[in-house]
Formats: sequence, C-alpha cells, structure tokens
Amino acid sequence: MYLKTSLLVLLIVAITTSSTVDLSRTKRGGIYPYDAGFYPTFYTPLPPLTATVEIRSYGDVEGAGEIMGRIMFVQGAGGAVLMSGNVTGLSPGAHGFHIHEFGDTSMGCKSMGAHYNPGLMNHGGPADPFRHVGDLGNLNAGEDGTATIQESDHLISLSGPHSIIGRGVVIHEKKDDLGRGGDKESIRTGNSGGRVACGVIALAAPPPPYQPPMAPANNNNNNDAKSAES
Ligand SMILES: [Cu+2]
Ligand SMILES: [Zn+2]
Repeated sequence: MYLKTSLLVLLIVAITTSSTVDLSRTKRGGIYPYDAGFYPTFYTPLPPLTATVEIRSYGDVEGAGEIMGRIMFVQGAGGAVLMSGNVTGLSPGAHGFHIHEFGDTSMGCKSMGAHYNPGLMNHGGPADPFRHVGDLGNLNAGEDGTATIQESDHLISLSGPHSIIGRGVVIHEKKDDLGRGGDKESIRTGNSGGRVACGVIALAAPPPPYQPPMAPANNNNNNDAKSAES
C-alpha cells in the first residue's frame, strides 16, 4: 500500500515536472508565451538601402576638362541595385564605368586601386556571368557631353560581402571593350584608358515612402474669396 502510494506520488511528480520543464522551454521566447517555432516572427519591412556618389575630375587625365555628376544607388528587397543620375562634361561617346576597390582620392582617381574584384575573376561586361563585381560597362555621353545613367545591376550590393559602400566609382577616358579585346589588358581593365573622373560611394538617407498622386486640390473656396475681393 505504502509502496503503491509512493509510486503514484512519484508518477505524479514525474508528470508535473516534465510538463513544467516543457512549459519553461516554450516560454523561452520571452515576449510570446508560445513556442517560437509555431509562430512567425513579425517584423516591419526595412526601407531600401540608398547610396550616393558625387563624381568629379581630379586632373588625372590632362585636358579631360571639368567633369561633374551624381549617381544614386537604391537596393530594395529584390537585391538588384538601381542606379540613376547623370554625368556632364564628358567627351561624346562611350566611357568605361567601374566600381574600383578603394574610395580614396588622396592622389586623385589613381588612389582608387583596381576594379573591385572580390571573386578574383577576369574583367568582363555587366551582363557576363563571370566578371569583376565592379564591371558596370560603359557610360554613353551624347554630343553635349552628358551621360544619363538609368540601369540596374545584379552583382553589386549596398551591404554584405559585395558591398560597394566606401569604394570608388571611376569613369574612364575610353570605351571599355568588356574583356573582348583579345589582349592581356582587356581581361584586366577592358582597355578603357585613363581615369577622367571618380567619386566615393557613401550611404545616403532612404528615399521618402511612395505617395500616391494626389487629386487636384479643390480651390473653389479660394476662387470665391478672390472673386469676392475683385
Ligand atoms: Cu575602372
Ligand atoms: Zn573589371
């Protein structure tokens, strides 16, 4: 009898203890008294990452003139980086356009080092599967010397291991042959020549949230007031 009772007590204690252990495990999440595994984590969507670069000439190439510009980089949840902006003062035609490894202008654009190439690849064009991360192809300047940039790239990033933040944008004297020149220099730099302008990529404030276009304001009251005045 005594043994049976003590066994029963032991059993009850065992059950209670195990359920207590179980409960404490499910309370581990802290905020929610539920097992975290069953409930999704709620979070607010992050604003897109935004960066900006102010392009200017540093006199690396003699007679290149004054080149100026600004390019914005925006990266949303999809991962692709959208680039938009313009550069003025270029000679008409194509100019190699790259991200270089350093955001250093202490000795002009030449302090920016080589093409940003964390994967140790050969030089290529932006659409190539194997390329330097920094290979963005060419900017095409019109007769007025202005190049408008409106494109996106899948390999550069504003965070993580391919981040271009703090690195340099370099615009070259000549056209980038995208690694198809057939010589040694082509698979290194694309034969794009001197560095006519450059700038350091810096983080920028996120763009304002999208606002749907507003309906035209109702100015009837104002008109009434005006007509009453006149
Ligand atoms: Cu370059
Ligand atoms: Zn390259």
